Amino acid sequence: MSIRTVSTQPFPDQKPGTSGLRKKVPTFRQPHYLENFVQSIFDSIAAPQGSTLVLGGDGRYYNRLAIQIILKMAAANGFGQVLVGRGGILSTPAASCVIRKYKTFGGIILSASHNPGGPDGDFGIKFNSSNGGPATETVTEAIYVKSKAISSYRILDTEDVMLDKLGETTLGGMKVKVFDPVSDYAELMESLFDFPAIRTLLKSGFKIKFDAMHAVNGPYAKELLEKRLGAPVGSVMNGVPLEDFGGGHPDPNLTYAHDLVEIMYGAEAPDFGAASDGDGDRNMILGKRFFVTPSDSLALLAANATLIPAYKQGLAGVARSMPTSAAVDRVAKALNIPCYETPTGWKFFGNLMDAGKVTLCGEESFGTGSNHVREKDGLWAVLFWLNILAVRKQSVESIVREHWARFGRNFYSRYDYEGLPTEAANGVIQHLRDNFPTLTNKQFGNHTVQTCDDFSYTDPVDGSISKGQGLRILFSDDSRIIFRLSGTGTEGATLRVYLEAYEADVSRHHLDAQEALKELIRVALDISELQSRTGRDQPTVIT
Ligand code: VG1
Ligand code: CO
Repeated sequence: MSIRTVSTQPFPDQKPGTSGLRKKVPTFRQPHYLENFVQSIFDSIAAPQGSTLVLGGDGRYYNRLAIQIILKMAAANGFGQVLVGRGGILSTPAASCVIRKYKTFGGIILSASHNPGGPDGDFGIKFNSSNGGPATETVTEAIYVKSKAISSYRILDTEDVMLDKLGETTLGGMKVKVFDPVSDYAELMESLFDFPAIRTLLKSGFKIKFDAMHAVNGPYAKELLEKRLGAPVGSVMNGVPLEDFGGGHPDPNLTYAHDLVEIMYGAEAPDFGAASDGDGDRNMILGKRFFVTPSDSLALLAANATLIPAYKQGLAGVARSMPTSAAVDRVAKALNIPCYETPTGWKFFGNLMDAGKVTLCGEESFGTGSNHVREKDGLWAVLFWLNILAVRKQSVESIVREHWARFGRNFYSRYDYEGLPTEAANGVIQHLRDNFPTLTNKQFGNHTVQTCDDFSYTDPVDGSISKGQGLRILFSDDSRIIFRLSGTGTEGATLRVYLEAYEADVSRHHLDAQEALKELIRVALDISELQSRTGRDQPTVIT
């Protein structure tokens, strides 16, 4: 067994995006590609000799192979111990939980989240720091800089590690501990919520359906919902993780979670439905024939937080990503707590949580979470909802309608235009930016533009500045149109258009979001020249 130093050449495209480095599997399988990035991580984080690392992923194609490579590289780079989830499995929130619980130096999470998997699908890798959260932009930028200058990496020449049996082995001088990926996380969940109350609810005939989408959350959901909370077996569907997610697109929204949507809108619909994504950090919440937008869900969790044991003392503050609707801002105002607006991506919430400034965070992209870990957390959101339902004993729909009646409704929708030629997508953004001066004070139908800008964020904790985080067109009636380029796609460019309009009048709360936002959508297409510049009449997905 010896450490080999392998000469390599830099790849120019290893810049981490919104959530780590995401590329097609064939890109990752090029000789040295993964190794270069892993060495760049190790060179940037400067872990002291003998440090402990957590390692696991969402089980997608290439997960196991990548884990073997990373283990051998960790051994050659001076780590003392790696904690790896059995079978190489760890949901993103469970990885965050374990990094924190065992006070490790950090972790490497292998996932491309909601993107499809398989030999031609997507793969991804990211580093999380000792707080359990995604590395800050300063760190990801340092990794990128290293990756552009790398000339060699270190790897141990040795046999593969058995990943399917719990226990300890050694790799050179490094200990490898294969642990149960579910138990620490399940224990944490049980410490936050009122499990007896949820158990009583589920015994009373209240029916639930959870769609794990053949992704990582299957075993977690079965353990928590069926085993510990007593939901009937079968309440978790698509619960066996598959390397290609059964050919599906593990993105919990009304388009891709169609199995669940059919059940929840069918004749014998359960009372509560939910789904999570590839790596288990996203969630979609449904009632009987009723969809809760992620932005509303965040606002509602904040408004009902004191019903939950873990949050009964109240919230220090809340945070949302900029494109997320301002529904939670209204709750924060009523609760008299601060509300922070951050750029897209969970890495921007970490400092706020570490500093004790916020308790709950969320994004419009089906992500909610709290300071119990430093990632968004799909099952946590599901349990939070079930706990609220157990206490309030009302339907999902009536809880949401009451919320709107009290705070007003923020109609919301996101239009995604995927796989655009990069030039066309950049052209739309440039065109809008060039037109900012002419847009201000201009009237479009009932909406008058108040300001437009390119969102920039100064982290209130470390003072770091993140520029160019999305174009905002803000209207005087609190409606907004946001344009932003995705940082997680792997093919061409994805342009996201976020639309929001506030409605205080209860008599209009029953409207369909697309109906309520019709005029704003027309304005968005008009001022962006999106259709003529991209040749697309319709978005790829509407959420
Ligand atoms: C998307 C979402 C963003 C989320 C990110 C990672 O990023 O919009 O809100 O944080 O995915 O989520 P982008 O840059 O494509 O808009 V996950 O579940 O992939 O870790
Ligand atoms: Co995810």
